[in-house]
Amino acid sequence: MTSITPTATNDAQRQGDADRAAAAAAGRACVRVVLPAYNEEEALRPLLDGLHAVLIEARLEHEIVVVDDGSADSTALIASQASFDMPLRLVSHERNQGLAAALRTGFVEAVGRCAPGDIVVTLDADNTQPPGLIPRMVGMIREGHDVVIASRYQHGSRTIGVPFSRVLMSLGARALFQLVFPIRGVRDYTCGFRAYRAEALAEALRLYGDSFVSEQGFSCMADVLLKMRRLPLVMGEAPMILRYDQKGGASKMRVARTVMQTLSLMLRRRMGR
Ligand SMILES: Nc1nc2c(ncn2[C@@H]2O[C@H](COP(=O)(O)OP(=O)(O)O)[C@@H](O)[C@H]2O)c(=O)[nH]1
Ligand SMILES: [Mg+2]
Repeated sequence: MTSITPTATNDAQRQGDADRAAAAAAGRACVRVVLPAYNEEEALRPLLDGLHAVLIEARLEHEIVVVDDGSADSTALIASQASFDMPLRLVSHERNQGLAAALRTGFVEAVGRCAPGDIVVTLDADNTQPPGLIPRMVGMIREGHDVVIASRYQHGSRTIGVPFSRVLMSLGARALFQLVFPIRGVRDYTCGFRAYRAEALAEALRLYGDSFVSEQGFSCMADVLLKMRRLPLVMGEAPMILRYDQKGGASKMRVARTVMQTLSLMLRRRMGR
């Protein structure tokens, strides 16, 4: 069950709607930032403040969509409070449905409100991925990319504080995906911090319908790319500085389970299923 909390009635939201209408009339694009969030009460507010500040400074019209996935903590309350200070919509799952379901809800929400030229950005709500990279990713979309991934594997990328098991896992995923499903311009298949041209995302949603985000769990990120790989899209990467040392709570990813899900995904997609 999904519900949209009526944050749309406050002044910041009304101002945001008016700004976006003016931007659309002037042909300026809107950046819609989707944050899947589960029990992120510690990280959410600093992340939202950072995001809003970066987007204002870059003079990018924006709307932040927080998908609260049935959090047991005050994630939803924090998002509601922030909606008085920035253009933010809160979408709530009544119970926890997992990252894939939250991503699906966020995509549908964001794309449903997009105009041609808009850009959809997704990132973790744990405040480890730098919002400061978004203007560069938006610039790359404007230069002609359809999908831009914030990458751990480009010249200039850095990862700080990532546990060794996670480094190994993501390196393994990179090697296997590049070998079995090469995509020009892509090395980081599993990072969730990405910018999409809204029309490209809308086309993928039209083509795949409800099964666009069909994988359960964290392997959904790679699966979305494998599906978009079938479309004639230009993909690229921007070097990310991942501040995993800033992560307040524990990771919600279960490593063994994600490895199994990812291997199973590769096998199924390899066999054309
Ligand atoms: N909606 C939803 N999001 C989740 C769930 N588990 C994790 N997330 C979100 O998915 C993102 C990635 O989780 P995170 O703990 O940051 O994983 P890591 O950075 O890979 O260690 C964060 O924004 C989480 O809030 C879940 O069950 N539901
Ligand atoms: Mg994270």
